[in-house]
Amino acid sequence: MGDRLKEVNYSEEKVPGYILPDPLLCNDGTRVADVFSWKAKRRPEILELFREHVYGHSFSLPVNTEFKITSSDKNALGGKAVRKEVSVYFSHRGGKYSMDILIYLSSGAKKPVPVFLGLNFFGNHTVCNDAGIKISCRWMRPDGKGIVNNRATGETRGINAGRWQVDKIIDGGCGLATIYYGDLEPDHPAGWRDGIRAFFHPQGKNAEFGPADWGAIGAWAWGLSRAMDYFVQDGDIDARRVIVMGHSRLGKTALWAGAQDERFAAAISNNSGCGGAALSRRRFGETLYHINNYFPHWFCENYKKYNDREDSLPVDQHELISLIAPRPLYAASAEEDLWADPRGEFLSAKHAEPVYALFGKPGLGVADMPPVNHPVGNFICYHVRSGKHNATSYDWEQYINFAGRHL
Ligand code: GTR
Repeated sequence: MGDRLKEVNYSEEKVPGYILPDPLLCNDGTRVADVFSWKAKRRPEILELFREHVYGHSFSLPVNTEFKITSSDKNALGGKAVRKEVSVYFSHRGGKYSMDILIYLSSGAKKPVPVFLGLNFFGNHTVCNDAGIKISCRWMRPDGKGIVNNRATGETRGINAGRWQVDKIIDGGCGLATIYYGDLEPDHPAGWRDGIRAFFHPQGKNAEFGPADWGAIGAWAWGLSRAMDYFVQDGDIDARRVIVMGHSRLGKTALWAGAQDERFAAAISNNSGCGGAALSRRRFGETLYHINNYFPHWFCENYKKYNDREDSLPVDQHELISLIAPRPLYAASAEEDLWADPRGEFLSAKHAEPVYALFGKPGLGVADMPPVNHPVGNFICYHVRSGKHNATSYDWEQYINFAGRHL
């Protein structure tokens, strides 16, 4: 696992000088000057670099998918929402695998409804205190309250409601769709054996992954795209207005899903930090060394080659954000979340501006990081909230406004 105590830099003075890769400079040295060459040449190049060096290549063959609505309530949340649970079954080589999507749609909204889509950390039943939601019976990380023997108990119902703000989302005329990330892969180094990476691998649980094969983040992001496959055929949901959103490791995942799958209309990264919105070359807070040692299963093997060698990584995270262009993007930080490097998250959004400019889309509208609780930008948006690493009602208020402006 490496040296867990390796020194962490929290001082701006100790951030080394660095040169960021230029998102508009092609591998052959030519410069992107218009939308056409961005789309046809440079965007695919950057995507490939992230696949090869950071998140790995995801399973890309067409999958046989079936959808089954397992519950539906037209009178959820005191009558203002419709709740549905949908099981998505993947079949492959005679086997079946499933993930469950929980969906709330505002009943007052004009149909079809725009939705926020995000993965959750401890089961769908934790996002809202609603007795109608099935309690997840999958493996859970032991660090959550009410988890016994790596399984959720009834005590965990609604436990993360503060992180999801379903009422506010519904009152804002939107919907929320969420999936437990452990449906796709349990989050521990051997978790892949019980997840989709083994399911789709020709050697199953005996798989050996190549240096550029997908890691857990790739698997989680893949699940978000499969939810999109469902939205496309549900007449209540507007699949052209789906915002992919995630907090922390799931914020990294939301960005990677939004980068790969252009059906997502917008992306939100909440406190996503290292391997998410934060620039790796700043080496502030969590670094590649830390993340690859603490979480060896999240990224592809090749990513480990860049531990303590950030300057030789052929991409940096502003280029991940640039892959969202020209779609609206919101990156948010928390003041006390120095591990995730708030300034590095701001700078990533800032350095993605030239790509948005190609499309005539405005940037953040500020040269430097705004003060706390002072959201900036209209198309590329950013705020640093006071407080700790979390997704709060303040964050959601900004995301709901953002959705209202763009969708
Ligand atoms: C931390 C990890 C971060 C972040 C966070 C989370 O321990 O170092 O990269 O993703 O977990 O997901 O809560």
